[in-house]
Amino acid sequence: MKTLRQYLDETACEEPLKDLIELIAYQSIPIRDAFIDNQSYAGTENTYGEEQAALDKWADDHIISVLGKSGFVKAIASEEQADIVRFPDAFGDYAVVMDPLDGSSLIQVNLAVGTIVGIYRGGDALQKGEDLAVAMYMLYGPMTVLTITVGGGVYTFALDSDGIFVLLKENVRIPEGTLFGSGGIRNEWLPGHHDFISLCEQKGGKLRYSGSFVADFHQILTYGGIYCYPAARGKPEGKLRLVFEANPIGFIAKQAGGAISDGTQDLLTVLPEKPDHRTPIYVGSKSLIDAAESCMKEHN
Ligand code: P6P
Repeated sequence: MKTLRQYLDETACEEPLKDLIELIAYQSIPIRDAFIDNQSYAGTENTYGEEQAALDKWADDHIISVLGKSGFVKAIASEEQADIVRFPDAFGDYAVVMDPLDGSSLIQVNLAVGTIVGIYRGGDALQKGEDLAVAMYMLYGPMTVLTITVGGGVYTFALDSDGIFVLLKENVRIPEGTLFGSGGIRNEWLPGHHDFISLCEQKGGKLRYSGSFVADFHQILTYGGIYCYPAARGKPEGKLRLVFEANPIGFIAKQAGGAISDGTQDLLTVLPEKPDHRTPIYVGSKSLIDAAESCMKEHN
């Protein structure tokens, strides 16, 4: 079976970028091994006032340490860091954006969580999503699965018993499905979002929402449908972050024939104002993204 390195050798990626991709992807092994000793909450909050799980901090510290020592990376923007972490002496010129452990509230209930990563050339972490060189996520489910694009389509790999990522699927495309999931509290949803969710139900869509963006998106990538975390009353920016969550996942979605929007525009064209730029998110099958934008438009 084709390995991650064999796939990368068939792409136009430069050698340092291939090495950086593999370095990040294989951190899934120590991260997964750390689950058992990091079940609790850390007693601290991140920059968003969200309680940090012990594994949030462990994964963040671990990846920053590994990338800092590698010399590949000039800057890291992490959901768990208030500011961009800089390595001015790095020989490489890449910027990494990451949510080191997305969905960490599910660690204690043994549900699937993930690591979301984007890589930019040029050392600047606050670039548009459409300018990503690499978008990838590691999903810690029954298998450890890597989903990645370097701009030539989406590929998935699974970690085998020898600890090697081997190809599962090539040129993954998001089908026009009807699964839907939405975060937020129903009685805080705005009219346009209410209308869109009603439309999804009228289409016979099934509700799939676990509390883990990576796991929920992976279902959408496979079966088609939409993941939403909308704006709400008093929360016009929604909850999720443009830089660390929306852009890498949205880049993968677009490469797979889907789309990502804030309900009014293609999120990949939005220039991040700051590392903690929050945004409403609709990501998945193109026809459902178009339907969501139509519902929002009727109420704006
Ligand atoms: P809620 C996890 O904190 C996360 O960023 C996503 O992974 C997930 O989809 C969402 O937030 C869950 O948020 O408000 O439903 O707990």
